Amino acid sequence: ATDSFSWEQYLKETSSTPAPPGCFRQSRVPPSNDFKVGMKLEAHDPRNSTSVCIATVMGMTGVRLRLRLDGSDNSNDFWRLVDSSDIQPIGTCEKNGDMLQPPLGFRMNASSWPMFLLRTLNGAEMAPVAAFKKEPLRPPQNLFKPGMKLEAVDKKNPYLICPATIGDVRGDEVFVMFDGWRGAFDYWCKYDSRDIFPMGWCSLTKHSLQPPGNSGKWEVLPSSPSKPSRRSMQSPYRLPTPLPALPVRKGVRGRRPKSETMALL
Ligand code: MLY
Repeated sequence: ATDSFSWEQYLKETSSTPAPPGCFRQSRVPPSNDFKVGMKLEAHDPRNSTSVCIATVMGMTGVRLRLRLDGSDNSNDFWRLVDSSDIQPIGTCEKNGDMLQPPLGFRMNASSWPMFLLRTLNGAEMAPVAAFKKEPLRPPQNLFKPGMKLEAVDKKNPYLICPATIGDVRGDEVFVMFDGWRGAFDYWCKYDSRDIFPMGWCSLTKHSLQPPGNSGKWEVLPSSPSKPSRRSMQSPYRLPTPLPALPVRKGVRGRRPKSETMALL
């Protein structure tokens, strides 16, 4: 149901305009995704950006990769675009005379790092050099204006991209407001953030786009004379997605993994 959202219709409904593509640090023609799940690469540790670590592609959507640092736990996965300067082919670090570092929170004793590194790289499928695309240049200045519409990563649920509005502009920063979510997911970021995209990006790169939330000012009130209760109010942009029944296992009745549940709520 999420792909039934139409920007064209939504812009009309909200009488708003999209931020021009030239505002964004994204390529005009999106890159191709030539990575495969399981491939290894080098990535800057998001929690310790001066260190370069080995990462594995755990999943992908559109031209975004879900990465996990080797030797780290499964609760710190992060997302990068295929044309992010935070990722590079294996061997880049050594070529630059640097050393690969264990991730922050390395799950073993620090002394076992050299052996862990050898083992993790032995027989690994390395992402080919051609899969890494050049990061686009940043626009020379912050061209965003309040009210402009865009597609933005929900930083609290970074696998989601949602329709958003520029709420404010201050120097090099913009305030990203998620339509229909009453401010709960809004954030400030630099105008050249890689987490914000021009309208149509998701569709072009085959990434799903969440419909706007059904609370707050984007809610379209039904025109029927009898006023329905708050609970039953439905936005045309949030179609009901019934949860399929789950098999009952070991007394855990239909419990879903947390991330999946969160995405559906
Ligand atoms: N249901 C979850 C996730 C909401 C996602 C909001 N994004 C799309 C702005 C929650 O309410 O936390």
